[in-house]
Amino acid sequence: AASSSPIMKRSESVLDTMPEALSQNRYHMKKCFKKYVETGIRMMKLHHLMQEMESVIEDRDEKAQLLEGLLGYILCTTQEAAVVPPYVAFAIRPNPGFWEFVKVNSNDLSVDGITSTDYLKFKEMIVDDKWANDENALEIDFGAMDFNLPSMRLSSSIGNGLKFTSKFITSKLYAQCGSQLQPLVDYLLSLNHQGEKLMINDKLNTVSKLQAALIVAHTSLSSLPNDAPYQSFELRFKEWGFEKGWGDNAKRVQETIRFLLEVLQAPDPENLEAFFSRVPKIFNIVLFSIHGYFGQSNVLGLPDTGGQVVYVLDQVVAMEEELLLRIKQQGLSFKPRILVVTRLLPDAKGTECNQVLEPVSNTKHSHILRVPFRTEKGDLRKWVSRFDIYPYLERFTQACSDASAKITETMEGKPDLIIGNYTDGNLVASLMANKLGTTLGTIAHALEKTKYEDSDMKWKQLDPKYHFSCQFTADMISMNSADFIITSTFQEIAGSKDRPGQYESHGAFTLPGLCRVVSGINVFDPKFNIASPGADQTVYFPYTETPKRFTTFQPAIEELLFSKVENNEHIGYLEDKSKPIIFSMARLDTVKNITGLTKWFGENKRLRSLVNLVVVAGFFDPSKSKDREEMEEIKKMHLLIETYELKGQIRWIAAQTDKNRNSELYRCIADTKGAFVQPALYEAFGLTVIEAMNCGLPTFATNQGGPAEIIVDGVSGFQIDPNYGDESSNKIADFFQKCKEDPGNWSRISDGGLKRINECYTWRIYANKVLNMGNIYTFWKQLNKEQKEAKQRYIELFYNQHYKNLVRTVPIASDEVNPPAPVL
Ligand code: UDP
Ligand code: LCN
Repeated sequence: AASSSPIMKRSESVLDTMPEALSQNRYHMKKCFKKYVETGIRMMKLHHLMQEMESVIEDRDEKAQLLEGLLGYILCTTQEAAVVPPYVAFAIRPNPGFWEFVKVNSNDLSVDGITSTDYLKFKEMIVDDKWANDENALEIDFGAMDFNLPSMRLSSSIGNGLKFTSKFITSKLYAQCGSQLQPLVDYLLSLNHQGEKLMINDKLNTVSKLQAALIVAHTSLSSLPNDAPYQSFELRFKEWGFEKGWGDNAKRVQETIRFLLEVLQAPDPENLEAFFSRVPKIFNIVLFSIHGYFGQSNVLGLPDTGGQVVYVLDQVVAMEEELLLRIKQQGLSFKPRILVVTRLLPDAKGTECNQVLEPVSNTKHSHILRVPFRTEKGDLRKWVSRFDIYPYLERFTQACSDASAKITETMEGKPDLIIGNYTDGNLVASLMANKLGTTLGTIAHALEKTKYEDSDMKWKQLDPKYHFSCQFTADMISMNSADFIITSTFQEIAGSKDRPGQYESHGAFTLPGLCRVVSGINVFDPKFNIASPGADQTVYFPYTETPKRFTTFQPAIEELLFSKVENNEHIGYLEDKSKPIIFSMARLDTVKNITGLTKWFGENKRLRSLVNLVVVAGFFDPSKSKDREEMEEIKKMHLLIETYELKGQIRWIAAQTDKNRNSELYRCIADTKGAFVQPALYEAFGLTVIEAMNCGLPTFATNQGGPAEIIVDGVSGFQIDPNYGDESSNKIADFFQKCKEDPGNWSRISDGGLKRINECYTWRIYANKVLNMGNIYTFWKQLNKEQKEAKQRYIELFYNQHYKNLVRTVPIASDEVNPPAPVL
């Protein structure tokens, strides 16, 4: 397929080129468009469009010529087409974040450009003609509030919002030097922690006074040794109007002063960022991660409980470490406080999710605070799926506010930064941040909207099961409330060449009969930032670090992998222990495609002759699963093992919950000179990928989603396409074949993976980035106060008048054994 077009210049729009392209192939195109309107498929995806086109052109050469030409290119960049005879309306996406909409009249092939709103109306006509034509149908336009806000223009800037925001702040400060810098001085004057003033006091309340004092202070420091502690010149500094927070020694203080002097003289983004990375603004952080079983042990594998919990806990450890370092370097002695707020689950199923307060392991000052879901009947005891969680969230926020006395007490102060995780956590975080006026960062490890085809158009059909109307609305509320959005990869925001990003899909969409979102979120908004997670390197370290290895687990792992018994922890066995092992570990969801990998293995004789397969996933008895998808996958696994006669070459191990043991398992697989395979149909980020790479295990990971950015194909691992099983299994087989001939091949990829991790995917890099975001966006929020408040008003209206009505349609759970039918 023509992926990048030499024929169409960047500057040319589809509207300019499509009429010509159609008229060049008029005969075939008339036939083709006739078919498009006759198929009866009203929402056509790319493969439908291609299929029909191929069927009308019989001559192979003609077909190839057409597909390689301009028309082929236009089609390849088409995401979907809505058929409303005689029109076919196309949504075309030439590049990540860039969309164009045209309608083609199938009778005469005339082409007209249409707006995204008109395109949405076409889609609506397919399911709800009356609503589509209602002039008063509700349109949601968050973009309308952003008219004088900066927006980026380049695809390459997407996800790099901090840089852009620093530039924009600089230009604002520079606009009329002098008077425009006063907000910066005011901001510094406002800094304090637990009643103690920081950086400057009222003596330095104007730009000129501050500048003059900084110059004197800077000169005075030149005569001191670099390591002279702040205390040794504190008194002199205080007389000049300075407070603590500039640094812990003369060198650091001098550097910080220098950054600020540069900014005051002529603001530039580099010095601004450097200065703000040192401003003592953030000490207390509250994180919300509400659903699932949020705990520190025995929770993985429980419903809705996967990578998000791992991510949040590791994030806390990393942020506390970074805060401790920063506070020390600022010359301060405050304690940082981080609180993860989650749901208290009285029915804790053997976990610690019924404890109110729990210290976070490997931290000194961080805790998990659990607040129960309250209903009319008191505290809800049982677990609630993330899809059904909406009715409890407002009360939960209220209870958190009541508990906020508790939060404030635990933290010894108000939070300086609030971070939400996933739809539920983000919504509560945005309500809370709004109430307290705190800076808000949001994270959505995986937004649900793109996971289900046409989830917006089909919302009415899906709502009883998934409550997407609530979810998408809640997501928009928090995205728009957020001061910054943390994503793990570029693709999460704006996708890849072929697939729109998770956030991008919220740009414009429609829930026919409910609302037409003409502008939900803009991927060019500078609030978007990429900060990829890491893996806990005290646990996931290379197999070569022998003295550190968790040898105590090795006998159990030996049993787990190689014993011939089948029990409720493992089934299948490995006949030839000398072969390398290909290994995978994931929840047994359809999207994780563990069954796909098993099938590829079953079908590929060459691969089977080279390696054994070990998978850790789910459990073995479908009747014990609560989840329909999981049940199907379990049955499928059994069937595949039987069909391909895999016993002797496969070991299927039930879900594992001990991360220390898991890390040793990755390393033991590395000892066999094996590999990790992540075959998901789509993966938002993929923590297992970086866990394996951290252990030095060569990794093959899906090219659908985040892993495509983590792995540089052939250098730090390999990318595989889950849609082409043969190709993928052969790629794995080729690797092992090559390793047989040249053992250096294995180590090259293992080393490449480790190098990649240490350069880009560590928690230190993450924590540093996120705290810098906290600092810069807090200042930006201040500078941009009026605009922000106006938008917040719109959001409040949307929340109260729209979202709350949707929540009323979600049944409330009951702890009674046979609950009465819900009243809708
Ligand atoms: N995991 C585990 N036991 C299992 C399956 C997964 O401990 O049986 C862990 C895995 O090590 C990783 C997390 O759960 O830390 C899964 O995160 P990932 O991002 O791969 O997927 P998610 O489950 O979040 O979709
Ligand atoms: C959720 C997912 O689906 C994974 O892809 C991520 O790795 C995980 O959260 C942690 O961010």
